[in-house]
Amino acid sequence: MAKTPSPKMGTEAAIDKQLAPQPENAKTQSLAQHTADAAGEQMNTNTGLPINDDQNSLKAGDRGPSLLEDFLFREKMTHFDHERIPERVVHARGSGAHGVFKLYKPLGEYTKAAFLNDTETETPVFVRFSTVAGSRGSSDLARDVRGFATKFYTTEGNFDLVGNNMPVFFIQDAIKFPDLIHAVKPEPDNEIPQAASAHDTFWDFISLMPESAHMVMWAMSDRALPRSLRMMEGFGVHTFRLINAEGKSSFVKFHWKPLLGVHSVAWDEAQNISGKDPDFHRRDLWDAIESGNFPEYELGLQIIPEEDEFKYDFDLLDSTKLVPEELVPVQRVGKLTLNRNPDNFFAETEQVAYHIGHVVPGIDFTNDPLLQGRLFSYTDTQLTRLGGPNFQEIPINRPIVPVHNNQRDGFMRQTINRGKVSYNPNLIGNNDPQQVKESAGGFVSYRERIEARKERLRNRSFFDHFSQARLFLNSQSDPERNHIVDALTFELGKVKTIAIRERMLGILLQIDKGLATQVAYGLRLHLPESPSTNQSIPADGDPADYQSVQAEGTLAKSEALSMANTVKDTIKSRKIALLTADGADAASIKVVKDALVAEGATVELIAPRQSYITAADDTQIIVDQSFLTAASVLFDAVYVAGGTNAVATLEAEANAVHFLNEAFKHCKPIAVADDALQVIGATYFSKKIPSDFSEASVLREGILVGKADKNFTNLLIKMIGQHRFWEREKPRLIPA
Ligand code: HDD
Repeated sequence: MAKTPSPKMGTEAAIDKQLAPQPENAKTQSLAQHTADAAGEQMNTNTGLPINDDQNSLKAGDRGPSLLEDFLFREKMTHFDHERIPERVVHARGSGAHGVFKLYKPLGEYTKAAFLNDTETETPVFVRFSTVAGSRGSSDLARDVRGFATKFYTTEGNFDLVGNNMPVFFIQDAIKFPDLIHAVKPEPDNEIPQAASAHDTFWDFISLMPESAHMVMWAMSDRALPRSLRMMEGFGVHTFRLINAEGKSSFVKFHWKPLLGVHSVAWDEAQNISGKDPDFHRRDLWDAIESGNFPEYELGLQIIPEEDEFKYDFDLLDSTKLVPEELVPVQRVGKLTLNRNPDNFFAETEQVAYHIGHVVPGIDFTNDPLLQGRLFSYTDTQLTRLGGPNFQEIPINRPIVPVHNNQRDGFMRQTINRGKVSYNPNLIGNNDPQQVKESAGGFVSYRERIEARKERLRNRSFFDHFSQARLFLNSQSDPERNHIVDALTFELGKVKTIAIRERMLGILLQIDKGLATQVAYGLRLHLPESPSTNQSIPADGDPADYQSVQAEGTLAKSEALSMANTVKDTIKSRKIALLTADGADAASIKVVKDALVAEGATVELIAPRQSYITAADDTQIIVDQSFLTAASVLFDAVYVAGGTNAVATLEAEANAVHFLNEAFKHCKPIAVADDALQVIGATYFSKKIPSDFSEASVLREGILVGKADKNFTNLLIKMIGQHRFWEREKPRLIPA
């Protein structure tokens, strides 16, 4: 009898992790000074007193009451009682990772920022990804915008790029941000629903604010359901400025382009994942980094000469607009690699504090009214969240350069500042710390000339609310567009107030009549006679001055806006389920698994029972999960292995059949050993198996049946690279 193989588990795996070399850089070294490791150490109190008994509190007799004297108990319990801090008011749910940024080519022509001119040094970074609406413990797979915040620890101080995975935003002026967030968060009377925009208050607000139309198209698209945090784009959203050494300014839009492409999951799948594994994105990020599949994104810049400020049919200061890549191409200037998981979630991911106002010389702001308001909010919010003004001293937030200024004291001050002087100018301390000349790297705000009246107004250039929403919609592939229709019908279907549904139809009508008609059909409502108007109007404002301007827009379509045009030539880090059972054909399992693993994918064997299967040749093969713990929604593709007895077992195993039905429903690649076809016979899609397995057919249908040889695995790899076969959704007859 063959010996049962023993996978590395528990302590053994943990020890391997400790011994794995950690990438070193200036930030990891600075964090190391604050990192504690209890391995081999004795237990003591916060004051250093060795602890003898951590099991029993001090009592009057072995059955008597506990004593107030028990300072050991009190210290432990007091600390525990105060372990929680307020979650972020938005973006509460997040996952972080360390990494490095390496520049491809110096950008001195545009910016003097040191880290954008030095191609030798790797700049340490800490990235935090997030959802927006849900609480800290909510599911990763909510339909939502994703935050993509990057802290660059540069030699000139921290630069924070606090972006999202969508290039535009719901509102144009930061004064509306509290309203937007109050509307999308759970409703205040019953705190329902969690991490969802599908409720009355959100759509009430949106239906009255046509400026949100463009962002709503993005939020209702598959971009709001990323397959992985490693497979989504990032955007700085606002137009920023780059300033070169001569003081010349250019406008810039920041982008992150994932090297694995931009991919999403299906909405039904997202809802399923939320139950099966609410930590799906967090786990995926963690596992990818642990296994050396380091997430990579290229930094992209759209640079716009200052003279072109008024060249476009939208305002560069309007955050509800993007700059189409056809008009200004994205230059890829460097690469971000996430290569280390945090040691401690709270100390790093939870305590990291980003701020759009953390800039370095060479990067500056524009007058985008959303950006300007954000400049206030980020430091302000940390004061409550992190408990006072010294949050910059928390290890994850410290720059890699020493900090010297005259700020002093406050709750939890860590630094012990020497000397009498904490003011400037001073004689006693030689005026130290000294201010820095601009020529030596001192930050000087861009000298923008402003001649204006002080008033609460919005320029007319901000009132074309629909042309880019239409551009986005028209740039989608058919399946992507269908998903937007479905998402709107779902979300508005959850809205109870019919007047809000109707108002939203009156907004959609102004984006695209076809879209409005399709959504109205699903809701069984008539299209409204007149379009919904803007209701975001000051008390003394004339409503006529606030209505949307109807414009065509210069572009009919933008390729970059559709995920159908994304990278589809890699299966690196994709998860493939290999369904099998006792009596399997070991040789074909090996051929398929080896071929996929060689391409950087992960293959998990799933069988009726845990631990291992005994193959037809009596060898034992490790099983990663049973059908009880595994679910199709957690995988990218599925292969059904052959072997007479195994196939008979799978055919009769309801969970295996359900697994396949779901994979089909979510348009995933399905491959089957030629002798395992009877398992497909038990699925509801058995009649949809194509008769021809030519490359063209396989890459159209996403179904492959055959002998596990080189040709088979090559085709399988191409199929998985395609990600999904969305065309399969058309018949809409899919159960599971
Ligand atoms: Fe914000 C957090 C991104 C508009 C106010 N925001 C926050 C985070 C991201 C963004 C990624 C999470 C940072 C982290 O992981 O810790 N926010 C954006 C983008 C916006 C935007 C891309 C539009 C372009 N935000 C925005 C406005 C305001 C805020 C208009 C207020 C005026 N955002 C905040 C905040 C948060 C925040 C309340 C909550 C937690 C935090 O700052 O640190 O200050």
